Amino acid sequence: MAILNILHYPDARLHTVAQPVNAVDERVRRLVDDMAETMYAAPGIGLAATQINAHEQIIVIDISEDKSELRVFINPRITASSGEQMCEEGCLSVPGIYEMVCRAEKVTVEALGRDGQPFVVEAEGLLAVCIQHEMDHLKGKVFVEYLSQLKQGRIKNKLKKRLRETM
Ligand code: GNR
Ligand code: NI
Repeated sequence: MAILNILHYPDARLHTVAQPVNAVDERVRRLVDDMAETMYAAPGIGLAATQINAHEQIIVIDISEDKSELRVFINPRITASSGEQMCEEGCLSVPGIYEMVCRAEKVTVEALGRDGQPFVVEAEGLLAVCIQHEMDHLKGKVFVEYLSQLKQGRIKNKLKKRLRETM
């Protein structure tokens, strides 16, 4: 397994639209395992393939306290959503920035698992937020794009400044 490099906003590659996975084969399973290792090491509760510059529809999530419940979503589709919730979100690609975002309260998701088998899950609360956040990454969307242009500009400047300071 390997820990992969995570792209940081504002990086144009974060706006790439991910392609569907054709077959859940050895290569895809290796990518899933590397993504999980990268997510746990970060640490984060989710990671989309987009963030490690692999533009395929693959997501890993673990919202459990003891990091024992890895969830894998390949080619995920939201087939139903309802309600609204506000959640303070963060992102491994936007380090140190936490902002409130409005999301659906409940989502029904169809996807393939790490074994290539289709499954359906009804999610609510934090899991629903995380699924929506990760699926946005696959569409090339970062959570800060829900904020005002003023806030987006300030966040860009802050991250660019931090990048200069660490070079
Ligand atoms: O680790 C993460 N925490 C988080 C908190 C609130 C809402 C969404 C998230 S996802 C984030 C990891 C990440 O960047 N996934 O893309
Ligand atoms: Ni993110």
